[in-house]
Amino acid sequence: MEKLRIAIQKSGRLQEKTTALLRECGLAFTNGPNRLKADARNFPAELLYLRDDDIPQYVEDGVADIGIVGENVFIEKNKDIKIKEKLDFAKCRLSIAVPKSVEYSGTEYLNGKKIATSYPFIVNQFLEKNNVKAEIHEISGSVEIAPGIGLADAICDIVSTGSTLLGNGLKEVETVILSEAILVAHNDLSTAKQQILDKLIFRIKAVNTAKNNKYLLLNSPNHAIEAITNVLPGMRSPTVTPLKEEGWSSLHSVVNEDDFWDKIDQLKELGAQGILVIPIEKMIL
Ligand code: PRT
Ligand code: ZN
Repeated sequence: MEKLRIAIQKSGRLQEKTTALLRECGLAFTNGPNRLKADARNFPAELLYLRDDDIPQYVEDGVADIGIVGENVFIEKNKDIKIKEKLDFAKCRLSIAVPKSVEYSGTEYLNGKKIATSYPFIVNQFLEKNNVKAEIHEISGSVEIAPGIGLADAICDIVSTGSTLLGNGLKEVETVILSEAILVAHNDLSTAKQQILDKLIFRIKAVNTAKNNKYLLLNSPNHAIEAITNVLPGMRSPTVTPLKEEGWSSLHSVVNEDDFWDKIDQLKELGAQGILVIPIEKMIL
């Protein structure tokens, strides 16, 4: 029986959410990340624990069939592999930052400057696109201290809350790319492996769709059902069941996280009572 080999980060910012996602997809692994490999007990897959920087290469070579990695690393490594699914975690951006005191006028400011980064390929693409000639200084860590010690005039690094930049007297001036964790795959999977991957992606979609939706129960006076139903599109239309109390019904539906609070306000105005909101574990559309 063929197994899908999944490359994931051994330790670091992606590790916990990656293993949590696979677990929510029903994959149970026999040993922790202190070993190189782990077997899924109930799914034809095995995990390879790697440094995130190595994942694109392993997937291109086919040593791993798929991998979970930051989009920033995927773009930087520029390997011949495919994005199969965006995973909605480890969201961040790769940005250019300069010392706070700089009067930044636009990308032309960067002409002739020295930019420290761990992402030379992406920075180079950005500079070419903006017709800027600058010197790229590649360093592998602590990029944010480079301007302070006179190593560079600007940096290009990952930003999430912005507190690292702030703490180093820097300000963000350009967003180069947005990134999140993604699932990448080898270009030429066997039919058997492709089928396992399709199954896994189906489960990932069910888990992630569920995370973005809530199950909603409420009581409605019968005369308001029509108006409330219009606010609640649900997966098809809401389930309506009569309450024992004359003139009232219970409505069940699914609402998207994005416009959740707006919907609640509208429902209250229309006369809904006893509103319950319940997390959904899996959602298959
Ligand atoms: O050991 P290995 O090579 O596997 O890991 P790593 O040290 O290279 O990567 P790791 O674990 O730090 O990050 C893995 C991935 O997480 C990155 O490639 C990004 O896709 C994603 N990610 C999300 C982040 C951040 N958020 C993040 N905030 N990666 C790094 N940071 C760092 C950033 O480099 C900077 O130093 O956090 C600092 C900025 O954070 P704020 O919140 O202060 O802005
Ligand atoms: Zn790394």
